[in-house]
Amino acid sequence: MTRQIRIKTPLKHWAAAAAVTAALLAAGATQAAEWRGWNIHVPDYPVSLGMDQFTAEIEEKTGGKLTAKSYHNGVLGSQPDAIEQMRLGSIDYAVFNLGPMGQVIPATNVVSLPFIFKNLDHMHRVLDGPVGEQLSDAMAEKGIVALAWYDSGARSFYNSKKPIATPDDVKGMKVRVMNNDLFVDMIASMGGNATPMAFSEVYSSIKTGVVDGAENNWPSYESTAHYEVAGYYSSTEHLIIPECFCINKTLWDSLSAEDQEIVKSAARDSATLQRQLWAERSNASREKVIAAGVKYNEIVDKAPFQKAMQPVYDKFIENNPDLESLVKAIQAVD
Ligand code: BDP
Repeated sequence: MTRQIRIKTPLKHWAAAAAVTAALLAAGATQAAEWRGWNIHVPDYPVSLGMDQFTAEIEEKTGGKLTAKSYHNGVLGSQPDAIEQMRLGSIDYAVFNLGPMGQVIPATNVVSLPFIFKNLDHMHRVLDGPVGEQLSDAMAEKGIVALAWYDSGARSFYNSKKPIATPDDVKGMKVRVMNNDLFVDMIASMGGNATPMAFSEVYSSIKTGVVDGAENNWPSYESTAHYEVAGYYSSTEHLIIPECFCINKTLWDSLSAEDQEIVKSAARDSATLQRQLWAERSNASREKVIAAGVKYNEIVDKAPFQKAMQPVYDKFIENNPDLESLVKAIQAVD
């Protein structure tokens, strides 16, 4: 008996020590390796410039201990795939739109409800408060840590056929949406047919008539050249969806408190820059596409569109009764 204990104890210690060493090596290896950052946008886009500033800042502040490279232009894959890759750890950080995130993390769907935010400032106030924390917590549970919030303006409809003035105009239209059932319901509530599709496929799909149009903010409409193939832009502004600067949770947890502080403040600084650039780019993109001949239809009264979205809310609450309080919490923020 005594003998057995003598043999087992050192073995146990050895196994424990080996496990610790392996964990340390793994953590060391992760930290030493260059981080891979996913981004869907062109290099001069506000998101991309924010991410570039982030990488420069963490490298500088850690004296080169942490290094990162952002892969722009969606070269690391589509957004739904990239969200999975971050959860698995093959993508270290990214700026994700919360639209496609809802398929994986249902609580984040609340920000994808049409007209949930009154405007961009309202969205900022909501995210800076307890609702923002609840969303971050839900994301962390699924392996994604949100470090800062980027702007993505308001999304409006555009198509190759005609101006949209009322919800009825969407009837029978084939509209590309981001990958989320909620957006399929949104289009259906106006009698249109939605096709979830990767961002990179939208240009050729409009051009070849697979879809009649899509919906997005001014900078994405412009940077993708969708305006060349879908020349009617109507300001429905039905979605105001935030984007998060996110990092893989295992990587985040492996960082020292000091490095976490550096990384977090670099992400926040990058968001400050991005929001400033966002406002400038939104104006510049609008002016550019209008000068290029886009027919812009300004919708002053959005009430008919808001009303048309009621079934989307009803179905959402019916399917997600646990999220009703979160929806109400957003609506209650002034
Ligand atoms: C842009 C978002 C980007 C989305 C894209 C889309 O910034 O994250 O992938 O829309 O429509 O506005 O897919």
